[in-house]
Amino acid sequence: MSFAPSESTSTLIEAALDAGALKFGTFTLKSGRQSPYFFNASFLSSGALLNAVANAYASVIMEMFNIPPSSLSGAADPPANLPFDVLFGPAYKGIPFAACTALVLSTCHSLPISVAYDRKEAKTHGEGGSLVGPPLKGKRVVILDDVMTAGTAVRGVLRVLREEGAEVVGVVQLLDREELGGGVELQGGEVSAVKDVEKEVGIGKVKCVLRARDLLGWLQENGTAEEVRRMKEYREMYGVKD
Ligand code: OMP
Repeated sequence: MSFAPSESTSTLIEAALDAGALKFGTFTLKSGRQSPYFFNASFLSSGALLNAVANAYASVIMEMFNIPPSSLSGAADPPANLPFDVLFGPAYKGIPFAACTALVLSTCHSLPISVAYDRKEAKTHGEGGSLVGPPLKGKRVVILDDVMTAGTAVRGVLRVLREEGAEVVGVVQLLDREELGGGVELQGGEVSAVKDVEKEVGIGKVKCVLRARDLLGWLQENGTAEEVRRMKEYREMYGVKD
């Protein structure tokens, strides 16, 4: 099957390749899966790339909550009922993306959304704790992260936010690798990682900017036959079947 990516998707894939964020080869993932590609979002670090990525996240969020885009920055009033209050960027890679996306939502779409994030190691002095940003109790939160494979990282963040009394109303990933969820020893359960997380957050509330099929489509047009073969083989093993 062919998955020709749109022009804007191809542009983002090529920018990620140029920045060294997307690599084809052989990589061991956190889940132990052996992958023919790896996406290291921390290399999307230039101002221009952060701007492009933040705008892409913002578009996904606007669509997810059916918010009509305002054409002039700062010109329109915020919608009377904001669909959520806080963008949460999990440490570490989610942090700059959440901050930049909140900036875009504010300046381009007049959405006054706050940003929060966590520390991997709790601070024991000063204000202390492992969460940074506004108090999350009773807040509607969208998690914004880099890559989802088996969904383990996102499910961990969901737990933390719930313990804090927040209501998670959405998850936006830069790349959904379209793989099976945890399952036995993380070698792949029966259900897609997205569906696993949707069970907790709500149907249609787990979205992404890029999907593995976009990378495959790009490879089909621009990669080698061997890269396409390895990608397909990997998707046969760990990819979602639906
Ligand atoms: P899961 O927790 O299995 O969903 O894996 C997601 C995490 O794996 C990401 O937050 C990254 O830390 C890391 N990762 C990448 O950054 N890029 C990849 O292409 C693949 C992974 C991974 O290890 O699965």
